[in-house]
Amino acid sequence: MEHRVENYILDELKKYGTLCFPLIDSENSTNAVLIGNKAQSLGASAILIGGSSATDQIELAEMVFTIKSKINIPVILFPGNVTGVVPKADAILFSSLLNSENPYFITGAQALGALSVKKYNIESLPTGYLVVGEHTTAWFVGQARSIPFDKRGIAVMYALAAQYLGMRFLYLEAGSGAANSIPPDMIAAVRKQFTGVLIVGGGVRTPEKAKEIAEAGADIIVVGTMIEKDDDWENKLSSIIRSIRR
Ligand code: 1GP
Repeated sequence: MEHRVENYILDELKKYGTLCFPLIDSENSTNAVLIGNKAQSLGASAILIGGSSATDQIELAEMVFTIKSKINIPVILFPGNVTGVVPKADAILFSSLLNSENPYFITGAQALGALSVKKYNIESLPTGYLVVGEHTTAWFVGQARSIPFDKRGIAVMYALAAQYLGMRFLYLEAGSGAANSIPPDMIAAVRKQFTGVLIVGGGVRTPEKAKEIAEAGADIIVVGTMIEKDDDWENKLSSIIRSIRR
């Protein structure tokens, strides 16, 4: 399969330096189409749909189907389990939670979901997924032996392992709604070694924080909770996108 979405992301990176992917949590979002439309007009490069607690596959499928007919930027699945694989999406972060204690989240769910990805003809973006810090849904559900915030060397080891395993994307995840986002020194250390597309998410709520993360070397910043919870999310998202662009 041609790498249509992957090449689009690489082109966007060349143009803008750092990109923002708003995350729509299919369990919590009441107005996905509105969010998708606004985010597109504010300069988001793609929309992620999913999350670690997304279990209602029918609801997710309807959401992807509807949003696809209303926006032009790619709709990318961000699954936490096999229930996160539905038709019509442009691509999927086909992720292995590398620091899970449970092999199900490293290769088990992936094997169970792979045939659906093939059947629905969804482009796979091979992604190493690393959970940093504790007490978030991603940490709990994914049974992660999480990387401590102050152990950047461990993040670097996993990042290199992901690269040597052929993963072209790496997602440093602090967890949705995390009190602390991934520390800039950890991002910078990983950036030095990992040559693929570096995604950072969890706890990013302000343009200042987003800028810091972009300057540390993130390619893509994922923003979820702020969009769902903040009444002023449109202005904030717009500032975030402006602050991370070159
Ligand atoms: C969660 O990294 C994403 O998987 C986004 O996190 O909801 O904290 O923005 P927030």
